[in-house]
Amino acid sequence: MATPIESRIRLFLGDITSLDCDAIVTAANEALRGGGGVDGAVHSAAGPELVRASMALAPCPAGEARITDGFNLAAKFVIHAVGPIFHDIETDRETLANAYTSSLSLAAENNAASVAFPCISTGVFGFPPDSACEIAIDAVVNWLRAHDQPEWVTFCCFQSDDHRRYKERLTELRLLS
Ligand code: AR6
Repeated sequence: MATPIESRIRLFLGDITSLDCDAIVTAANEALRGGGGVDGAVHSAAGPELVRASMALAPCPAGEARITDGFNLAAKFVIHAVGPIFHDIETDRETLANAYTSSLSLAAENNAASVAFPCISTGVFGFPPDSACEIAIDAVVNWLRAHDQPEWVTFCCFQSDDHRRYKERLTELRLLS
Protein backbone atom coordinates (compact mmCIF):
# COMPACT_ATOMS: atom_id res chain seq x y z
CA MET A 1 0.00 0.00 0.00
CA ALA A 2 1.25 3.50 -0.79
CA THR A 3 2.65 5.54 2.15
CA PRO A 4 0.15 8.25 3.16
CA ILE A 5 1.16 11.74 2.03
CA GLU A 6 1.32 13.07 5.62
CA SER A 7 4.13 10.60 6.41
CA ARG A 8 6.10 11.89 3.44
CA ILE A 9 6.12 15.59 4.41
CA ARG A 10 8.35 17.22 7.01
CA LEU A 11 8.77 20.75 8.24
CA PHE A 12 12.10 22.10 9.51
CA LEU A 13 13.19 25.49 10.85
CA GLY A 14 16.85 26.27 10.22
CA ASP A 15 19.71 26.15 7.75
CA ILE A 16 19.12 23.86 4.77
CA THR A 17 22.84 23.06 4.51
CA SER A 18 22.61 21.25 7.86
CA LEU A 19 20.13 18.71 6.50
CA ASP A 20 21.21 15.19 5.74
CA CYS A 21 18.84 14.63 2.78
CA ASP A 22 19.73 12.96 -0.50
CA ALA A 23 19.17 16.29 -2.24
CA ILE A 24 18.83 19.87 -1.08
CA VAL A 25 17.33 22.51 -3.34
CA THR A 26 18.84 25.97 -3.64
CA ALA A 27 17.01 29.08 -4.87
CA ALA A 28 19.33 29.92 -7.74
CA ASN A 29 19.57 32.52 -10.53
CA GLU A 30 19.42 31.79 -14.28
CA ALA A 31 23.21 31.94 -14.62
CA LEU A 32 23.66 29.39 -11.79
CA ARG A 33 26.63 31.39 -10.60
CA GLY A 34 25.76 31.45 -6.88
CA GLY A 35 24.58 34.51 -5.01
CA GLY A 36 23.26 35.57 -1.63
CA GLY A 37 20.57 34.11 0.63
CA VAL A 38 20.14 30.36 0.60
CA ASP A 39 22.23 30.08 -2.57
CA GLY A 40 25.14 31.79 -0.82
CA ALA A 41 24.86 29.40 2.12
CA VAL A 42 24.67 26.33 -0.15
CA HIS A 43 27.66 27.41 -2.26
CA SER A 44 29.78 28.23 0.83
CA ALA A 45 29.01 24.90 2.43
CA ALA A 46 29.49 22.86 -0.76
CA GLY A 47 32.81 24.51 -1.69
CA PRO A 48 34.13 26.07 -4.91
CA GLU A 49 33.56 23.01 -7.07
CA LEU A 50 29.81 23.64 -6.90
CA VAL A 51 29.89 26.87 -8.90
CA ARG A 52 31.99 25.25 -11.62
CA ALA A 53 29.55 22.35 -11.87
CA SER A 54 26.44 24.52 -11.82
CA MET A 55 27.64 27.16 -14.29
CA ALA A 56 28.39 24.37 -16.77
CA LEU A 57 24.63 23.65 -16.78
CA ALA A 58 23.52 27.29 -17.27
CA PRO A 59 21.38 29.00 -18.36
CA CYS A 60 18.48 27.74 -16.32
CA PRO A 61 15.32 29.71 -17.08
CA ALA A 62 12.83 30.51 -14.31
CA GLY A 63 10.62 27.51 -13.59
CA GLU A 64 13.38 25.03 -14.43
CA ALA A 65 16.03 23.26 -12.35
CA ARG A 66 19.42 21.58 -12.78
CA ILE A 67 21.16 18.97 -10.63
CA THR A 68 24.79 18.68 -9.53
CA ASP A 69 26.80 16.80 -6.92
CA GLY A 70 26.65 18.09 -3.36
CA PHE A 71 30.45 18.15 -3.04
CA ASN A 72 31.28 19.04 0.62
CA LEU A 73 27.64 18.95 1.72
CA ALA A 74 26.06 16.04 3.57
CA ALA A 75 23.53 15.95 0.73
CA LYS A 76 24.53 13.86 -2.26
CA PHE A 77 22.94 16.29 -4.72
CA VAL A 78 22.19 20.00 -5.02
CA ILE A 79 19.18 20.87 -7.14
CA HIS A 80 19.43 24.42 -8.47
CA ALA A 81 15.88 25.70 -8.91
CA VAL A 82 15.18 29.10 -10.40
CA GLY A 83 12.01 30.78 -9.20
CA PRO A 84 10.40 33.85 -10.78
CA ILE A 85 11.39 37.41 -9.90
CA PHE A 86 7.99 38.52 -8.64
CA HIS A 87 5.93 40.82 -10.88
CA ASP A 88 2.34 39.63 -10.62
CA ILE A 89 0.70 36.66 -9.06
CA GLU A 90 -1.17 35.41 -12.12
CA THR A 91 1.87 34.94 -14.35
CA ASP A 92 4.36 34.07 -11.62
CA ARG A 93 2.25 31.44 -9.82
CA GLU A 94 2.83 28.81 -12.50
CA THR A 95 6.54 29.56 -12.80
CA LEU A 96 6.99 29.13 -9.06
CA ALA A 97 5.04 25.85 -9.08
CA ASN A 98 7.17 24.68 -12.00
CA ALA A 99 10.38 25.38 -10.05
CA TYR A 100 9.12 22.89 -7.43
CA THR A 101 7.94 20.23 -9.87
CA SER A 102 11.09 20.47 -12.04
CA SER A 103 13.13 19.86 -8.87
CA LEU A 104 10.99 16.90 -7.81
CA SER A 105 11.28 15.41 -11.26
CA LEU A 106 15.11 15.65 -11.15
CA ALA A 107 15.14 14.12 -7.67
CA ALA A 108 13.02 11.20 -8.87
CA GLU A 109 15.18 10.64 -11.97
CA ASN A 110 18.29 10.53 -9.78
CA ASN A 111 16.78 8.24 -7.13
CA ALA A 112 17.02 10.88 -4.42
CA ALA A 113 14.57 9.56 -1.85
CA SER A 114 14.63 12.63 0.40
CA VAL A 115 14.61 16.25 -0.76
CA ALA A 116 14.57 19.54 1.15
CA PHE A 117 13.22 22.82 -0.28
CA PRO A 118 13.80 26.40 0.87
CA CYS A 119 11.02 28.97 0.34
CA ILE A 120 11.96 29.66 -3.30
CA SER A 121 11.60 33.26 -4.57
CA THR A 122 10.52 34.69 -1.21
CA GLY A 123 13.78 36.53 -0.46
CA VAL A 124 15.53 38.74 -3.02
CA PHE A 125 13.01 37.72 -5.72
CA GLY A 126 10.17 39.27 -3.69
CA PHE A 127 7.36 36.70 -3.98
CA PRO A 128 4.64 37.36 -1.34
CA PRO A 129 5.27 34.72 1.30
CA ASP A 130 1.63 33.67 1.93
CA SER A 131 1.00 32.93 -1.73
CA ALA A 132 4.42 31.33 -2.15
CA CYS A 133 3.68 28.99 0.77
CA GLU A 134 0.35 27.87 -0.75
CA ILE A 135 1.86 27.39 -4.20
CA ALA A 136 4.81 25.41 -2.81
CA ILE A 137 2.63 23.11 -0.72
CA ASP A 138 0.12 22.55 -3.54
CA ALA A 139 2.86 21.74 -6.04
CA VAL A 140 4.59 19.28 -3.70
CA VAL A 141 1.37 17.61 -2.53
CA ASN A 142 0.11 17.16 -6.10
CA TRP A 143 3.43 15.64 -7.05
CA LEU A 144 3.49 13.26 -4.08
CA ARG A 145 -0.07 12.12 -4.80
CA ALA A 146 0.97 11.17 -8.33
CA HIS A 147 4.49 9.78 -7.74
CA ASP A 148 6.25 7.37 -5.36
CA GLN A 149 9.57 9.25 -5.63
CA PRO A 150 10.95 11.19 -3.91
CA GLU A 151 9.63 9.46 -0.82
CA TRP A 152 10.15 12.37 1.62
CA VAL A 153 10.00 16.12 1.14
CA THR A 154 11.12 18.61 3.79
CA PHE A 155 9.99 22.22 3.70
CA CYS A 156 12.97 24.04 5.20
CA CYS A 157 12.06 27.46 6.57
CA PHE A 158 14.83 29.80 7.66
CA GLN A 159 12.56 32.36 9.29
CA SER A 160 10.10 31.67 12.07
CA ASP A 161 7.33 33.54 10.18
CA ASP A 162 7.68 31.11 7.28
CA HIS A 163 7.75 28.17 9.67
CA ARG A 164 4.49 29.37 11.27
CA ARG A 165 2.92 29.91 7.83
CA TYR A 166 3.83 26.38 6.63
CA LYS A 167 2.77 24.83 9.92
CA GLU A 168 -0.65 26.50 9.72
CA ARG A 169 -1.22 25.55 6.09
CA LEU A 170 -0.04 21.96 6.50
CA THR A 171 -2.13 21.56 9.65
CA GLU A 172 -5.19 22.95 7.81
CA LEU A 173 -4.66 20.34 5.11
CA ARG A 174 -4.06 17.63 7.77
CA LEU A 175 -0.65 16.98 6.30
CA LEU A 176 1.54 17.20 9.38
CA SER A 177 1.88 13.84 11.08
N1 AR6 B 1 18.64 27.76 4.62
C1 AR6 B 1 17.34 27.76 4.25
N2 AR6 B 1 16.70 28.86 3.78
C2 AR6 B 1 17.41 30.00 3.71
C3 AR6 B 1 18.78 30.08 4.07
C4 AR6 B 1 19.40 28.89 4.54
N3 AR6 B 1 20.68 28.86 4.89
N4 AR6 B 1 19.19 31.37 3.88
C5 AR6 B 1 18.12 32.06 3.43
N5 AR6 B 1 17.06 31.25 3.33
P1 AR6 B 1 16.64 33.93 -1.36
P2 AR6 B 1 15.17 33.98 -3.92
C6 AR6 B 1 15.67 31.53 2.88
O1 AR6 B 1 16.82 35.40 -1.40
O2 AR6 B 1 14.20 34.97 -3.37
C7 AR6 B 1 20.27 34.57 -4.65
O3 AR6 B 1 21.22 35.58 -4.74
C8 AR6 B 1 15.20 32.96 2.98
O4 AR6 B 1 14.75 33.23 4.32
O5 AR6 B 1 17.80 33.09 -0.96
O6 AR6 B 1 14.66 32.82 -4.69
C9 AR6 B 1 20.23 33.67 -5.87
O7 AR6 B 1 21.50 33.45 -6.44
C10 AR6 B 1 14.04 32.96 2.00
O8 AR6 B 1 12.86 32.49 2.66
O9 AR6 B 1 16.15 33.35 -2.80
C11 AR6 B 1 19.30 34.41 -6.78
O10 AR6 B 1 19.97 35.42 -7.49
C12 AR6 B 1 14.43 31.88 0.97
O11 AR6 B 1 15.60 31.26 1.50
C13 AR6 B 1 18.31 35.03 -5.83
O12 AR6 B 1 18.99 35.18 -4.60
C14 AR6 B 1 14.71 32.39 -0.42
O13 AR6 B 1 15.41 33.61 -0.38
C15 AR6 B 1 17.12 34.13 -5.60
O14 AR6 B 1 16.17 34.80 -4.82
